[in-house]
Order: sequence, then C-alpha cells, then structure tokens
Amino acid sequence: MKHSTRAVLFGSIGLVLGGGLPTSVVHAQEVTIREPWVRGTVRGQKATGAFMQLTATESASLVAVESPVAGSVQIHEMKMENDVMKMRAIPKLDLPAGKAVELKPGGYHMMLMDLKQPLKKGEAVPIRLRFEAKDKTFKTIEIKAQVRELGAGPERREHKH
Ligand SMILES: [Cu+2]
Repeated sequence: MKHSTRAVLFGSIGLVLGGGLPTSVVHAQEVTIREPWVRGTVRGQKATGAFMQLTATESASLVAVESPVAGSVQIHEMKMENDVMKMRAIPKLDLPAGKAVELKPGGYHMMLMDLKQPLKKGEAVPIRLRFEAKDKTFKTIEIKAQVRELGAGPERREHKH
C-alpha cells in the first residue's frame, strides 16, 4: 500500500517555551526514551504528532505504538519530494546500537490518529511502545508524554491526513 500525505508547511514562528518543561527519562533494559512530548490539539482535530528521542544500547526496532487517547498510532517519516514535504507511514523504525534516534517535527514522528479527545497543554498522554530486539524478542515500554502547545517545536507544521 502506498500511503503518502501532503503536509502543509507554515513558516517558523518565534515561539518561546516558558517554564522549563520537565524531562522524563525512562530506562528499561536497553532502550532509553528522552523528552517525550505530544503536540496539543484544538477541538475537532483528529490527529497529532508525538516526539521523543530513542536510544537503544543493542540494535532494536520500534515496531508498534499505541495510546488510549488515539484509535491508532502510526510511525511516520517525512521526506522532501519535488519541493513538497511528504509524510508516510513506515512499518518500523530501526534504532542502531548506541545511536540516539530523534523523533521531531519535520522528521520521524509518531502520529496519533482518530483522537478521542482534545489534548491540552500540560496533560500527560500515556504511550505504549513495542520494541523488537535483534534476537526477535519483544519488549513493551509505557511512557507518559507531556502535551505542549499547538505551535510547539522548532517549526510549526500541520498534518493533513
Ligand atoms: Cu504524521
């Protein structure tokens, strides 16, 4: 299935994040998850992005994601194609040993789809991540991601699905 989505780009906005956002660090065997956050939504918005930094000590893959606030969660990548930023779902995200993989606006991210409620700044969204290790064993890690303002991040983008 070929699924690609056009994302509408907005110019950077000079947004200052106040108040020292808390950093959560979760250690679970060999995957470290740093600074998970979710972009806040407005009423009626059906999808939003979740971002964080993943570091695996042994190579592993992120193979599935779920959250109680979303009907489904996809792993997305973004790529420039003919001057258009395209977003598409990928089946898994590889985590090379010892290398931090950044999920951030404009790059890899998790897409929370079919949102069941608006997500407001300051709320904590539980997200369950399922990893597959090289030896084909699976591990699930649950984190809480902080909701940031709608315009949070280095660039503001709106996803259209
Ligand atoms: Cu997306």
